Amino acid sequence: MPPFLFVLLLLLSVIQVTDSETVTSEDVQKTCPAIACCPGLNGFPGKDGRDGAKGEKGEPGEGLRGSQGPPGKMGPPGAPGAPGAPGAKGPKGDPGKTIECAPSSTDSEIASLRSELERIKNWLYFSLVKKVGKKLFLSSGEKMSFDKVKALCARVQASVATPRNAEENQAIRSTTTEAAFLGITDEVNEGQFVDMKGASLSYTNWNEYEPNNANPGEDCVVILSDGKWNDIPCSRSFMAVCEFTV
Ligand code: MFB
Ligand code: CA
Repeated sequence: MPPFLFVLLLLLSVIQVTDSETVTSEDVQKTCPAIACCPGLNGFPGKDGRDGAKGEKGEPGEGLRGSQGPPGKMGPPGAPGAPGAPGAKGPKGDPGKTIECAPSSTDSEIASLRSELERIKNWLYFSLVKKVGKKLFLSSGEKMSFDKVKALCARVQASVATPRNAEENQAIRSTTTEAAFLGITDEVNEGQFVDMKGASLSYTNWNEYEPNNANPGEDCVVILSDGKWNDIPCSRSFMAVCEFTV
């Protein structure tokens, strides 16, 4: 080792022994510039670094668990349970007592009303009303336009008389001695006669050369005294015949 180097190292070791603080590389560079330019020697260790960032929370420790604590306070009452299964069928009850009720005034009133109604019906059937199956045909006894006939029948919960066969046609004719409106028109489609619900007809009884839609146009239908049909203007007045279902 060259002598100058030995002296240098000696000097350095003397500095370390006399200074209680750690000699840093900077200190050395200040007092011994020659070392700063002698590459190949390691510097002295640096100051301790600052504390690092806080680490992740660790797994729970394997240490002994505490002893079981005392039971907690009584909790609030739970929700009511679901309804139970239906119970077994009970024994048969005692038979009810039969009580003979004397007819009340209401009962006797009902009975008399019923007999009165039967008498009125018989009068009607005898004179004005014609019955075929479950249908009753009744004439108003007065002439009016087709619109008024529709309103009159609707007011008595009935519809304008519409024969579905020869028997009903004959019954309607017999309610009046004059021509009467039927519940049949071709107002919607000229030449296509339908009933009041718009349904096509399975039975017709047109007079010869009818319907002819004679001028000024004929969209309604009347039954004549011989039971034949003719198309006529709806604005003209003819007898009203209504149809009831019993
Ligand atoms: C015609 C008939 C028309 C009128 C007219 C007086 O028949 O189709 O509806 O009733 O007579 C000839
Ligand atoms: Ca006609």
